[in-house]
Amino acid sequence: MLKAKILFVGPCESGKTVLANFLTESSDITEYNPTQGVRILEFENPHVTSNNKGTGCEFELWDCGGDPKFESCWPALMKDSHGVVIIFNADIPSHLKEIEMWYSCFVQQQFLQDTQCLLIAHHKPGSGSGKGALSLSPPLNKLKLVHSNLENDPEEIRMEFIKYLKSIINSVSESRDREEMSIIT
Ligand SMILES: Nc1nc2c(ncn2[C@@H]2O[C@H](COP(=O)(O)OP(=O)(O)OP(=O)(O)O)[C@@H](O)[C@H]2O)c(=O)[nH]1
Ligand SMILES: [Mg+2]
Repeated sequence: MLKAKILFVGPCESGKTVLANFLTESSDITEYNPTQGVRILEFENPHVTSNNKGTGCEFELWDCGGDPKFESCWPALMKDSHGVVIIFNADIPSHLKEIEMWYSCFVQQQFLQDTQCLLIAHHKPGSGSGKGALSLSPPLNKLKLVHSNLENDPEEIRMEFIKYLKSIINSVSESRDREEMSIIT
């Protein structure tokens, strides 16, 4: 069994909990209730299995609270994570600055590869769809960026998330293979 730990991080009220619930089919949208520290959702996805060995995959999604007052917990949250998803609201200009901090702290300082990171510009109902118009400055412009709009096109983000899970599982499986080889040889 392959296991992967994926973090959802980013500014407050950007939609991390809403997306986490949607993507793991946990519960419907409710009124805002700030996540205190972290919430861990365990799930499997029928579309994601590891390559040819027929091994199953289990995911842990760590839906982290965006409030900086939880900063003292961050090292514990980051430990042994395989992927980091940064969720922000593209309509709020300050979020573009804030996500640089999340990237630096959760990706660069953890020595994760850029391929292990995904940016999601989450569009709440009634907000401008504003795709395309978004220009991020380096180093964020190297990262994969997808848009989510649960009202207009919920399947798009579901599909993108499955692609991301597959890439994460591939890298977990490759590093396990490398480990096994290094024991044998
Ligand atoms: N209807 C609708 N409401 C949304 C959507 N995304 C966010 N919201 C609203 O925005 C609120 C905040 O979203 P959350 O997902 O809780 O925000 P968060 O990023 O988890 O915030 P923290 O836990 O404080 O870091 C939600 O409670 C919803 O009321 C959406 O796609 N549709
Ligand atoms: Mg939350």
